[in-house]
Amino acid sequence: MSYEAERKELSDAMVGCKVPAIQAAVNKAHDNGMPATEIINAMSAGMTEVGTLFERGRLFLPHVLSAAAGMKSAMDILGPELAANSEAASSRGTVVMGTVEGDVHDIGKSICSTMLQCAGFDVHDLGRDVPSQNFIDEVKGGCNYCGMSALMTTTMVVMKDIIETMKAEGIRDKVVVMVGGAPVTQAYCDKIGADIYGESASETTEKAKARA
Ligand code: B12
Repeated sequence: MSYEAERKELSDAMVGCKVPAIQAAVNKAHDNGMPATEIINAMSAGMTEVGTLFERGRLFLPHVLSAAAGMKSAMDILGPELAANSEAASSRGTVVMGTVEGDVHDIGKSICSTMLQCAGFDVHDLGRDVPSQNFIDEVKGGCNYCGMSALMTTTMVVMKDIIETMKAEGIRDKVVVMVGGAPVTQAYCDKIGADIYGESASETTEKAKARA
């Protein structure tokens, strides 16, 4: 099934920026059998549209915050299905995930964490605005994947600094470094010497599984 109508309703509800309407659209799509991962992808597209409208001055901060709250509440609704479909019989690896220092955007990072967890990874999600040293400490503590999220051009440089510190401390080869967030690209990933660039949570999960 293509779930075209549900996709549009989810995206429209996100752009409407009202939590009850977002929850209603999620429940409806879920009841119609749309898989949780597809619902999340449709909502992410809606959130990107919210971002564009915000940039154009057509939506304001309260709208963005409300859409973000709607996205988070959808993860609560879909959590049980994601957990039920989890491939977590045995761990594929241990991942430290976080949004880099100076950056509080955590919606996309949290979606990636949830999907990685459901794919069988043991995920240590450190949250947002994470001090760089904490990523390093987790890798030293045994994490074999390190996922860093940055949503601003001013904070994406922190990823490079962390990779350089890993090299200086001799731990770079022990870890698969994953980078993502709206301004991050495959070219940037290659430039700073990371291993995986993920444009979406599903792409991130597939690429991480391929390295497990
Ligand atoms: C929501 C939002 C906020 C919310 C954040 C709420 C939250 N809890 O996250 C609030 C309102 C708090 C906020 C604050 C600010 N924001 Co803001 N925000 C956004 C907005 C509109 C959407 C971001 C989002 O959630 N997208 C939806 C998610 C699902 O997508 P995503 O994050 O890209 O994640 C997907 C992929 O990228 C990938 N991914 C994500 N992380 C990772 C990690 C790994 C390892 C991998 C592999 C993949 C991966 O998978 C995800 C899921 O598919 C963007 C606009 C945009 N176009 O991105 C601006 C935007 C990022 N914000 C911006 C700015 C400037 C700010 C503020 C500085 C505003 C201000 N003047 O105060 C502050 C930041 C303060 C700080 N120190 O961080 C700018 C950044 C510009 C720049 N310099 O690059 C943007 C681009 C808007 C703009 N053009 O002005 N913001």
